[in-house]
Amino acid sequence: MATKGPYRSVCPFDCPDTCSLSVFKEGGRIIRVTGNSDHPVTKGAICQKVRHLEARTYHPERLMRPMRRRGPKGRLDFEPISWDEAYAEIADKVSAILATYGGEAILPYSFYGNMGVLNSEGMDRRFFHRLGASHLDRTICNAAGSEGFRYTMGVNAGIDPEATVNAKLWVVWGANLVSTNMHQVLYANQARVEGATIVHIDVHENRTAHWADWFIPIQPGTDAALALGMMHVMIAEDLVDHAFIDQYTYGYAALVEHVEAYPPERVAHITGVPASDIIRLARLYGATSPSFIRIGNGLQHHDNGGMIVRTLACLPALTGQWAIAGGGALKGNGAYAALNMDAVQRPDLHPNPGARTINMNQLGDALLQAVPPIKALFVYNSNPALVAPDQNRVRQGLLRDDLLTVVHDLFLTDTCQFADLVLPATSHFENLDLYKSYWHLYLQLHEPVIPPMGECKANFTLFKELAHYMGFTDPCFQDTEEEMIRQALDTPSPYLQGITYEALRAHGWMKLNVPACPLISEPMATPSGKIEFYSERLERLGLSPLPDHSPLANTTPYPLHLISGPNHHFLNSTFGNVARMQQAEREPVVRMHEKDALARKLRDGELVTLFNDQGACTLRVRIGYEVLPGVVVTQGLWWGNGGAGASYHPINALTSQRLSDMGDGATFFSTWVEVKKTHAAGPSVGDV
Ligand SMILES: Nc1nc2c(c(=O)[nH]1)N[C@H]1C(S)=C(S)[C@@H](COP(=O)(O)OP(=O)(O)OC[C@H]3O[C@@H](n4cnc5c(=O)[nH]c(N)nc54)[C@H](O)[C@@H]3O)O[C@H]1N2
Ligand SMILES: Nc1nc2c(c(=O)[nH]1)N[C@H]1C(S)=C(S)[C@@H](COP(=O)(O)OP(=O)(O)OC[C@H]3O[C@@H](n4cnc5c(=O)[nH]c(N)nc54)[C@H](O)[C@@H]3O)O[C@H]1N2
Ligand code: SF4
Ligand SMILES: [Mo]
Repeated sequence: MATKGPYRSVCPFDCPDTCSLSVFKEGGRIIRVTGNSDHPVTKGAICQKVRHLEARTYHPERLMRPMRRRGPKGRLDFEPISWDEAYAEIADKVSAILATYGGEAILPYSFYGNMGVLNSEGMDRRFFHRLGASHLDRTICNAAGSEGFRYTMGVNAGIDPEATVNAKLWVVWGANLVSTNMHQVLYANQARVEGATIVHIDVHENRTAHWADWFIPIQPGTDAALALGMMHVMIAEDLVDHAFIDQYTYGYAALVEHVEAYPPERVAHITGVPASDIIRLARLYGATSPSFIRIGNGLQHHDNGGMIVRTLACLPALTGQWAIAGGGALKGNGAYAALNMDAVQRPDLHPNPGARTINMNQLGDALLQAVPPIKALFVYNSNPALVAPDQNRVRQGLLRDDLLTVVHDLFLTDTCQFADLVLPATSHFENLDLYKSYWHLYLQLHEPVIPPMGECKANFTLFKELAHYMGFTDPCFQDTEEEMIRQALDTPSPYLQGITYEALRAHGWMKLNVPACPLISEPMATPSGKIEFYSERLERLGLSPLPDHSPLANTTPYPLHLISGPNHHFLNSTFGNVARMQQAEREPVVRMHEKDALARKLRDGELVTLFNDQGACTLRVRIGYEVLPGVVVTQGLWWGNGGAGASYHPINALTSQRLSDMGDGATFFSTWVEVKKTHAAGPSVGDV
């Protein structure tokens, strides 16, 4: 059979790289996916997960028809129904809920399982606004860090990653780049050929640590102290750029006084980083230009995560790095693609704009306690029964018989165990959509590569059709994908001028018009118009106006600090059901320092149970020196649904619904547990 292609596509997953893909087909079926070598950032390279994306697209377990629950909740027991029946049932039940309880009793729960603008935050928003539903605060990922960064810099944006090849010093800080942002690693490798040094600061000696030139292990949640210690040394040794500080910053004198309290010896005690290393790092940072800090998400999944990121964001200003090509920092670049989201989402359709907001990190409590109660839950682009914190509480809420749960997905995820109705979603290959990246600066248009499979429908189509079943006659529910993309591009933002639907169609992608050193426009977007070492806004909120270290408070009786990050071969829980990726990850394990293992009489490779007041989970222990004493690390959001072979691994049974210091973000990594040998045969399944 003749191979056709390449067809242009975009990787839809919640990954900073937002790669451009080349797709090859035979007989109308995708047979190969590669990185697009013409794309200036992708340059032909993609990760292993997506090189085998056809395995997920044509997975034998892909949902092809709508289904209705047969048995009790908690089981995967469904019968097929038609779309008409599904729509009619949803419309009936939702209308009854609206009449009795009002719109706030309805909650959408979604994240970025597909990052396409239309299919992640487009027609769905119009639908839920028109319905008058509760708002969802989408804070599970980067909320704390983004807000922390904004207190310092005014915007949620950093430097252009393409410029980072110029940097001579890289500080990869709480980011597992080799697994989570591979093209940043490719830029680093290029810079390294030109003599750059790569430092990695993490709580886990992971793949990125092995790749870096200098790995600095640190105690979790203490990074602000390390940064303040660096500032102490840099200021004491006058390794700062006074001209830049005078012109662009606010509060330097107060900062100078403040960091006196962070001499290297004290910081060593807080962070576990030897004083000599703190001094060496500070001198290296103070003396090297351009220097680049890649701020990861790991840091800000802590109780004090917002302040940690705010503190790191102050470092480049001390040495004037924001004014140098390739210098500065990057936490996320989502703000540059300032699409016209009001036109896309139509918040004006909401009959009650002041409707309550539910924080997605507190879904468990919301389902069990909210007043008025949540009576209908729509889940799409997310898998809350696995990814949301305090999972036993989430599952308890989802088990409520009086809750209507509709799940739209490509697979029978853990969340589907609790669905009344399961609706089949198209893969992104089947959709027309617009993609922006939260890291690089290219907008990309995605045209369908294959037609919809089975009876699958895109999120866009689902919510558009549901609007008609609900009797919504507003003209915006007639819009096509192309019309909505045109509305999104119709914005006064200077970064988007000249970027049109036609141009995107012709080229596939276009770069945003972001200037070389975008973060030192005058005035800046902070209240003082300067980079804020001192924030009066934080002061008014009762938080420290200066960057600061507040120790994590372990108020539990459990002594070990659990960090449960992402793994290399899954994308959050996506790919957890793809055999090749499961095999590559082998099985869920917990990594523990030898000292902690000896104290608990644990042997390498045996089954152990992690537990605390929230729940328990069983997995295999790996003993060694990858983590510091007192810290345990797991990786990956493994399916409890049979996706992980013998081990059921509900790691979020252990995490809590507590919110971070800023942005009401998730605190997955501020979790404390005890670990014991598993005596009972077989895996533990937590409480539910
Ligand atoms: N392969 C793969 N890629 C992914 C994902 C995936 O699941 N798999 N997920 C995507 C998503 S949604 C996101 S948000 C990003 C996340 O990707 P990253 O930004 O890399 O964030 P994490 O992997 O959550 O955490 C990064 C590192 O922080 C470390 N860490 C935890 N606590 C601390 C601390 O207190 N201090 C320091 N210095 N380090 C700490 C962890 O050990 C981890 O190695 O990756 C995206 N890309
Ligand atoms: N313990 C712990 N928990 C974590 C994290 C951690 O590091 N540790 N990371 C957190 C972070 S940073 C994030 S971002 C969240 C991510 O959590 P989620 O956003 O829930 O991400 P996924 O687990 O990938 O689930 C996405 C789901 O969307 C589905 N999907 C994909 N495309 C479409 C589509 O077009 N339509 C529909 N309807 N569905 C689609 C996928 O099949 C998948 O089931 O997890 C968080 N949870
Ligand atoms: S998951 Fe990330 S690295 Fe892999 S292809 Fe998609 S965007 Fe690229
Ligand atoms: Mo995330």
